[in-house]
Parts: sequence; C-alpha cells; structure tokens
Amino acid sequence: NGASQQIDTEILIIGAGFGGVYLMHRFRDELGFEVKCFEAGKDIGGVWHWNCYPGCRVDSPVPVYELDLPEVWKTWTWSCKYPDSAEIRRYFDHVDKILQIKKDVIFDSAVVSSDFDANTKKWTVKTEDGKVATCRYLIIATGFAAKRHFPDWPGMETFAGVMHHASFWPEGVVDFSGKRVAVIGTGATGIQITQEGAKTARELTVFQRTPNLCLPMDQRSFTEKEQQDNKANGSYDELFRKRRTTFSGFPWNFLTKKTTDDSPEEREKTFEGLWQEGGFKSWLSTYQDVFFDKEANRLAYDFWAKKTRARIQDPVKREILAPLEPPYAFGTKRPSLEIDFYEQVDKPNIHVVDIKKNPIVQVKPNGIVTADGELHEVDIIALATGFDTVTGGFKEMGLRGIDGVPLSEKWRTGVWTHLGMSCAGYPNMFIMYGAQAPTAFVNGPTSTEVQGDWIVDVIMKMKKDGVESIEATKEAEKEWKRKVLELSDKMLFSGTDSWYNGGNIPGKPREQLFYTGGLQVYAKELKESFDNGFRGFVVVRA
Ligand code: NA7
Repeated sequence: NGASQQIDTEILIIGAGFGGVYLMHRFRDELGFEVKCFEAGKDIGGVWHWNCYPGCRVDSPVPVYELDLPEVWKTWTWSCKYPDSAEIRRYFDHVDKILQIKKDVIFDSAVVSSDFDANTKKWTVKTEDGKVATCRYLIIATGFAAKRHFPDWPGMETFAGVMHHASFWPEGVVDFSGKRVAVIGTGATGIQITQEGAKTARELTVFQRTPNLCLPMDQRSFTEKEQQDNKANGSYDELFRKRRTTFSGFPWNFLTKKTTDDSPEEREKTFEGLWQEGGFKSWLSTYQDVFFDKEANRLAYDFWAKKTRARIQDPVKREILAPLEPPYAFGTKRPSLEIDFYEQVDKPNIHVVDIKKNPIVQVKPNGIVTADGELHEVDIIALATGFDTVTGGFKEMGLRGIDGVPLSEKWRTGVWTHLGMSCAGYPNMFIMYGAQAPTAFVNGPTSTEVQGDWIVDVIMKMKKDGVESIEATKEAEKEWKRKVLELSDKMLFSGTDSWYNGGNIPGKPREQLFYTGGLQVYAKELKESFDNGFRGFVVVRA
C-alpha cells in the first residue's frame, strides 16, 4: 500500500520500457534533472517484462534493437541475432547495473488519475494504491500494448484448465508436454507460441481468424568475438547513425523503383534476394509501391504465397494458412517472423481451425466449441488476441485536461494530437511511442531516441527561454490528423482491419492510428516545429 507516499519531482515518467529508461537516463544522468518513474509492473523492460509466454522473441535483430548508449552496448554481449524475452530481460538488468535506473522507478504503480493545476502549473498523478506525485513535466511512455484484448465468448469463466492472455503468461510455470493446447490468434504472439508449443504439446490447435503473412527470421547465433570486432571497427556507430535516417528505423530503406519497372525475372530475383536476407526486409525494404499500388501488392503477395505454400504439405492447412487469393493486401497487417512455424503446423498432431468461417461460439469447462458444433477438448488456452493498441491504455490512466474533460472523452471518436506527442489542454505533457506517430512501422529503440531527444531539446529550450508551459493548439491537432489520414489514404492500409486502424477491437473508432510517412520525414516535422518557435503549440511565458 503506497498511500503514504508523496512524491514531488520535476519530471515524472509513466512506464519503464525502452522509452522511459532512455529518458530517465538523459534527463537525470546527462542533464541533472530530478526524475521519477511510475511503472505498473514489478521490473523495468516494458513489454519484455510482461511477455513471458513460450517462444517469446523479438523480431527485430540486435544490435538494431537496442539503445545507442555506448556505456551499455560496449559492455553487453548477445547470444543471437533475435534474442528471446528472457535474454532481453537480462539486457535490462545490465542496463540497470550500468545506469542504476531502478532506484528512481516506483514499481507496482498503475496510474489512475492525472490532473493539471493551472495555478501551480504542476501535474498531480495518482496510482491505484494511493501514491501521489506532483511534477512539472509529465511524460507518458506506456507503449502501445498496455491494454490487453480479451474476447468475451460465453462460458470463458467456466474453463477448468489453464487459460492466460499471452502477455500475462506466468514465467516458466506452464509446461505444454503431454497437454492439449489451444492458441487463439495468429499475430506475432500466436505464431511464436504455436511454433514453440508445437514442439512439446501432445496436440495443439491454432484458431486462426486471419492468416499472418509470416516472413523468415534469419536467426543465427552470435559469437562474442564478432560483436567485439563490430564494436571496435565502427560498425555499431555507423548502424546507430544510419538507422535514424530511414523510413523504418532499420538501417535500410525501400526500393524506390516501381515493381513493374523490373522484368518478371529481375523482380523474382529481387523478391528472392530480400527473402534470403530475411527479417522485415521483404516488408520494409521491398518496392515502395507495394504499399500504394494494388497490382504491385498482388505481385508481392503471390511471391509470398508461392514460397509459403511450398512448405505446407497438408492441403487443407495450406488453404487456410496461405490461400492463393490474398486475404488482405500484403504488408497492411504486421507480418510475424518465423523459423519453422509452417513445418510445425504441418505435423499431424497440430490442427488449424479457420474461425472466420467457423467462429468460436462458446467455452466449456473442457474446451472450445465452434459454430459447427464441434468441441475442441483442451487443457490449456493461450489467448494471443492482442491489444487495444495505444489508445486503450491511454484512456485508462485518468488523464484530464485543463478544461476538466477526460482524455477518454476527448478521444471518444478518434485521436487528437500534435505530432503524436502533445494534446491541446494538456500542458507540459509529452507522449512517447504513441498514436499518430510512426510507432507501428519503426524499430522501437530508434523511435525512442528520435522522440526522446526532441522532448529533451524542447524542455531545455523552454527553460532557457523562460517558457512556463507548452501544449498543442487545437488547430495544430486538426492539421496533424489531416496529415496522418491523408498519408495513409493514399496507401492500401484502410482496406484491412488491424490494430493499425482500430479494426481489431469491436466498437473501437476506426481510423488510421499511426503516421505512415516514415521516421525520417517525421523527424523533419519535429525539427520544423522546434526551429519555428514551437510551431503548433500554445507557448506560455513566465
Ligand atoms: P495482434 O497482432 O493484434 O494479433 C491478435 C490476433 O488475435 C490476431 O490474429 C486476431 O485476429 C486474433 N483475435 C483477436 N480477437 C479475436 C477474437 N475475438 N477471436 C479470434 N481471434 C481474435 O497481437 P499480438 O499480440 O500477436 O502482437 C501485437 C504486437 O506486439 C506485434 O505486432 C508486435 O509489434 C509485438 P485478426 O487478425 O484481428 O483477424
């Protein structure tokens, strides 16, 4: 019970994932600010603290997927290109060992209300267990996966076996050996649980609503020597510099020529080359017009289907997992990376149920009933059903603007921000890795640094210029929304239901939630506002 805790600090950060940790370090250690952090969980690491489900692994390669803090990366060694979540938790322990982050994080502190006092010009933030903090600057770094999505099938509470949402999976205590397992959902999470769980489960059934157009993970082990060499020869420095200059925050870009500029043979060679390089290359380094042009997109899909279908021998599973006709435009839902997912699913003791055609209608004590009346008997249910992305978590923090209107009300029918980082009526509140920013299409640590450095620059300039508070203007919010929507309207995203546009959650307002102009253009927008006297902000001087 934290009822007696009263904290007063210059900067309060909510969330101790990559974003929170990076900003604590910059503000506290480099600039000497007083900083505290409220974290809902019991440790730092954000999604990597929460996600302990079997097979959980990052699907961006290291060292691209780590912070550019030399004192941290010079003293850390990875075991492989795509580490699992336990290794990333060890990385965060190392971050703490070097930077002593945890001493200023207050754990088990889910924020339930945040109000701005116009007289003192301070935020008051309260947690579920009664802790109270006041601060001048409030930084929300809660990420996009703070609110889990639970389906509401009748009878869920009657299930007699083990059932968890993947991101509440208890670390290491559920053994699949000899068990019958249901995995519901085929996003990145469902694919990973299935790929891992199929190796030990007696039987495993994947309930798929929409196919995941998975790409090959170019997983390999790393030696200490090669990492040392790359740190010494400047490869790390070059990579960290380069990744800030691209669309996706990875150190490579799209191909700018059109898909149909190439002959069928050249195109095949290009697609094949990207496929062999692996990872997200086939997604975020392919021909750019794949995201704009239906014909180009179909060519990309056909290549994917050809590669994938060849790996699935069971004809029924092949049609469900990798149909000849695209279920949606290639790349408009997030592809998962896999190693042997298709081979695992092809085994006779692994089953695939197409729940778009044959939906789940009920959960019984001993299993799951589909519309055709079949009872799928299982001992374990893994709910890999995703998140009420970005806005879900935001709306639950009890944020209230200076006019007293809760953010949940302001955002009832859609999101309003300037640059994805500030809201009208919320002075000195900054958002990291949220809606209307490139979040979903950008390597997390790169995005953290670009947005984080901007917040640092803004607060330093405010102090230097005697600015007491800034907040987005309503006009800037309208203009930014127009820009975000206009960019994505030219692309193929709107035709696909996904967490990019709220289409994954029943009743959620459906609008493009992320900025699709790429990180390098977005960074220019941030810089332009900064260089032009905080353009788009109400600036109040002391
Ligand atoms: P995702 O990508 O949102 O995937 C959730 C999956 O669950 C997806 O296949 C959904 O099908 C499915 N789903 C959601 N609700 C239901 C219901 N009610 N019934 C059946 N199936 C359902 O979440 P993840 O956790 O896999 O990944 C989230 C991100 O975290 C990931 O992209 C990485 O960035 C890390 P749908 O496709 O909506 O038809």
